[in-house]
Amino acid sequence: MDASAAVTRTHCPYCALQCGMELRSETGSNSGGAVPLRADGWDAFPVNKGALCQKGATATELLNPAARLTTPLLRRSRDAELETATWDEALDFAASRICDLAAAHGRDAVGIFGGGGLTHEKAYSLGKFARVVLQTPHIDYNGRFCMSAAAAASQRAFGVDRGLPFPLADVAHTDVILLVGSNLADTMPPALRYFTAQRENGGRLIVVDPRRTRTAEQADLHLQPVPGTDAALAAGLLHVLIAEHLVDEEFIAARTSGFEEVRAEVLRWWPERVEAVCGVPAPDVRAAARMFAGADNEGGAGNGAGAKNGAGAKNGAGARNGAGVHNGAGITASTGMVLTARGTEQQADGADAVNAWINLALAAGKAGRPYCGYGAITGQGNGQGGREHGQKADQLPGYRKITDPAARDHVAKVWGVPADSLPGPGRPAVELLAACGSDIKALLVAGSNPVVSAPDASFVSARLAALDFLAVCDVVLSETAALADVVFPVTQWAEESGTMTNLEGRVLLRRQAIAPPDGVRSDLDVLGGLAERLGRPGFLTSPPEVFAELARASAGGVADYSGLSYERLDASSEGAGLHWPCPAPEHPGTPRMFLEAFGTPDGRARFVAVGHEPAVEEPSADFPYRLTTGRVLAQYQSGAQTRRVRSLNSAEPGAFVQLHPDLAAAVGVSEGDAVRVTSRRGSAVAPARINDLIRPDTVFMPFHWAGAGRANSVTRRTTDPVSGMPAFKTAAVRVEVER
Ligand SMILES: Nc1nc2c(c(=O)[nH]1)N[C@H]1C(S)=C(S)[C@@H](COP(=O)(O)OP(=O)(O)OC[C@H]3O[C@@H](n4cnc5c(=O)[nH]c(N)nc54)[C@H](O)[C@@H]3O)O[C@H]1N2
Ligand SMILES: Nc1nc2c(c(=O)[nH]1)N[C@H]1C(S)=C(S)[C@@H](COP(=O)(O)OP(=O)(O)OC[C@H]3O[C@@H](n4cnc5c(=O)[nH]c(N)nc54)[C@H](O)[C@@H]3O)O[C@H]1N2
Ligand code: SF4
Ligand SMILES: [Mo]
Repeated sequence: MDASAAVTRTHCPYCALQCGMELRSETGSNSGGAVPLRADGWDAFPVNKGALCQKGATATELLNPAARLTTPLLRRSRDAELETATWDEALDFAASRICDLAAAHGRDAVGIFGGGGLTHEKAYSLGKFARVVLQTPHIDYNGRFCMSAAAAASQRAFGVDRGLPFPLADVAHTDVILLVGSNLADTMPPALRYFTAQRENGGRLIVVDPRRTRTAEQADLHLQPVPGTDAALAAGLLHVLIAEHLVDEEFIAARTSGFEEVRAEVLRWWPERVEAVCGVPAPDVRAAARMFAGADNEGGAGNGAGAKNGAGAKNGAGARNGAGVHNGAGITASTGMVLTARGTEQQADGADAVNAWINLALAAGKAGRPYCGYGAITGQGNGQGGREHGQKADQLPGYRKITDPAARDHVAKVWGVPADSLPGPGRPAVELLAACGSDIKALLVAGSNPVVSAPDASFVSARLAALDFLAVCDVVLSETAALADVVFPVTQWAEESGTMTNLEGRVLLRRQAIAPPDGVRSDLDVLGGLAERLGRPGFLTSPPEVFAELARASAGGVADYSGLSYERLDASSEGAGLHWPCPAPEHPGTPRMFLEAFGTPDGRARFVAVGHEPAVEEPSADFPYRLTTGRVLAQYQSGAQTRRVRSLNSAEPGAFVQLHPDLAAAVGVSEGDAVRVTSRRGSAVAPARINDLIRPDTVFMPFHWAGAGRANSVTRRTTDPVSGMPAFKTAAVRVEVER
C-alpha cells in the first residue's frame, strides 16, 4: 500500500473467482500487530460485488510472518536437516546442482513443476526459464490436475479454451443451467448469487453430483450418478433429445459439424440402460433432457424466444440483438448453459465426458448465442491464465503449440534465441512426477504441494525423495518443501504486483498492498538469480516488464494479450479488468466469445463422438465401494495455506470420510469412528461423517490434509489419455472400522 492510500484494491489469493477485495491497514486494532491488514469485499468489482467467502475474508492471516518462511533453507547433504542459508548460498547451491546434473545426464534431466495459482508473470517466466535457460522440454504444472480435461474438450469442440466464454453474471439471465460436478456453494460461494438470481428470475437448475451438496440443494432436479459414469449419463440425455425430437436441427446445420456420428453413438444409451450404468432413474434422465431443452413448458428466466433483446447489447464483440435465437423445433428458443467442474472432469475419461456434455449443449442449440454456451468453472486463482502462456508441457505463450513452427519462430524472436534451440513438448504432470528419480534427476517446484495433492501421493513422495536434487519455491514450509534440498522463501499475493486471469477470461491486476517481510524475494528473483548463475544474465524480474514481454509473445496467438498493459489494466473501468482476446491497445476486450463464429478453422462447433463407456476402476469383492474426493469450504487445496489460518482450521480441523447410513451399517461404522479407506494403492484413515447426502455405494473424502487422512494415498495415477488428467474422482475401495 503506498503511504498516502488508505485502501488498496486487489484480488484474493485463492480461487479462480479472484474476488475483488479492499485491503486496509489494521493499525490501532486489537490484532496485536501480527497481521497488518484487513480484507473487505470490494463492492464495485463486478464478479463478487463485495462478497467474500470465509477464506478470502481471513486471507490476510497468510501475511503474518510467523506463519511463513522468511529465509532460504538448504540441505547440505542428502541425510542432513534443512538449515537456514543466505540467498547467495541457496542460489549458488541450486545452480551448481542443476548445472552438474544437466552435465552428467543431459539437459532433459532437469524439470519444472509449476502452479495455476501463480501470476502470469511467474507462470510465463517458468516456461521461458525451462525453454531458454534450462533448455529442457520438461515443464508441466498442477493445472494438469485441474483444468486439463475441460481445456482439451473445449479445444476439440470450439477450437479455443476459455473457461467461461461469457461473464459469470450471464448465468442469472439463463433459462436452464445444467451444472455438472461442481459444488460451487462451497468452492466459490460468492458465485452462488448468480444461480440464486437465475432461479428468482424463473430459471431452472439441474445439478449432477453423486452427493447432495449445498449446491445440489438449490437444484430443481438433482441427478446423483455413480462416480465416473458422466459420459454415459450425458449420452442418455442426448438420446432423449433425439428420441423426442428436441434437437435444434437448424442450429446443428448452421453452426456445427459432426452430429451424425454422435447421433449414431448415443442410440444405444436409452434411459433404462443409463439407469443400469449410472444409477440415475430413467424418468429423471428424461426429465432432465426435457428441462434442459426447455420442452417441459415450465419456468424460463423470462428471456426465452428473444424476449431479452438487450442480450446482445451488453457484449463488446458486435453482438446480435437476440438474433442468435434459433426457433428450430419451436422449443430451443429458450436459453441454456452447460457448466462443468472437477466432478465430471477428474476422470479417466475426463475429456470425453466433457465433450459428451458439450454435445448435449450443441444438439439443443444452446451455444454461440447470448445466454447460451458451455463453460468450465476454472479452479485456481490463475487457473485460466496459468494454462495460456507456456507453463504446460506442449505449449508456448499465447496458447500456442510448441510443435507449431510458426509459433516457435514468433516466440523465439521475442526471446532472442534461435527457434531450433527451443525444446519440443515435455511430459504431462503425472508422467513428469513418475519420472523423478529415473530420467528426471533435478526438479524445481513452484506453486504446488504435490506430496498432498498429486494422485497416488505415496508413490509421488517416493519419486520426489529419489531425485538427486529438489528445489521448492514456496511461501510456507509445505510438505513438498520439507523434502527439498533447497527452499526459496517467496513473496505472495498482496506483497507483490502481478496479473491473473479469472474464470471468465477477465485479465486482472493484483495490486501490491504491503512490503514483503525481510528475507523474502519473488519467484521472479529466484529465476533471475538462477539464470544469471547458469550463464543467462538479464532474465526479466520486474512484473510490468515481464507482462509487457508476455503480451508481445502472445500477439497473434489464441490467447492474445498484446493490447494489454499494467497501465491499461489499472485504468480499465475501475480495475474490473479486460477479457482476452485483446489484440490491440484500443481493443475493448472480448467478454463474450463465439456469438458470430466458433474458434475452429471453419467457424463451426464440432460434435465429438466419444465412447461413453465408463472408464472407472470397477469395484470388486476386495474393493466393493467407490471413493470420490473433493473440497470443503474452509480449506483450500493441499491446505498448505489454509491449514495455517486459525479460524479456517477450527471450522475444518481434519479429514473425514462421508458415508451413507446404509453403508455405515453394512460395514459397522458409527458416527465419528475412525474409518480406514483402502484401495489398491494404499489407505487413509479419518473419522466417519454419516449422512444420507451421498450414494450408498460411494464414500467421499476431502483432500486437504497430509498424514493419515491424506485422500491421495488412496487415489490412482490412471490418467485420461486425451488430456493427462488424473482420475481423482473414482477409485474402488474397501471401507472398514479402524481398530
Ligand atoms: N473451499 C475451496 N474452494 C476451492 C478450492 C478448494 O480447495 N477449497 N479449490 C479451487 C480449485 S483449484 C478448484 S479446481 C475448484 C473445484 O471446484 P469443484 O469442482 O466445485 O470442487 P470438488 O469438490 O473437487 O468437486 C465438485 C463435486 O464433484 C462431485 N463429484 C464427484 N465425483 C463425481 C462424478 O463422477 N460426476 C459428477 N458429476 N460429480 C462428481 C463431488 O461430489 C463434488 O461435490 O474449487 C476452487 N475453490
Ligand atoms: N484427491 C484429489 N486430489 C486433488 C484434487 C481433487 O479434487 N481430489 N484436485 C486437484 C486440483 S483441481 C488442484 S488445482 C490441485 C491443487 O493442489 P496443489 O498443487 O498442491 O495446490 P496448492 O495447495 O494450492 O499449492 C500451492 C502451493 O504454492 C504456494 N504458493 C502460494 N503462492 C505462491 C507463490 O506466489 N509462489 C510460489 N512459489 N508458491 C506459492 C502455497 O503455499 C502452496 O504450498 O490438487 C489436485 N488434487
Ligand atoms: S470465492 Fe475464491 S476468490 Fe472469492 S473470496 Fe473465496 S477463495 Fe477468494
Ligand atoms: Mo483445481
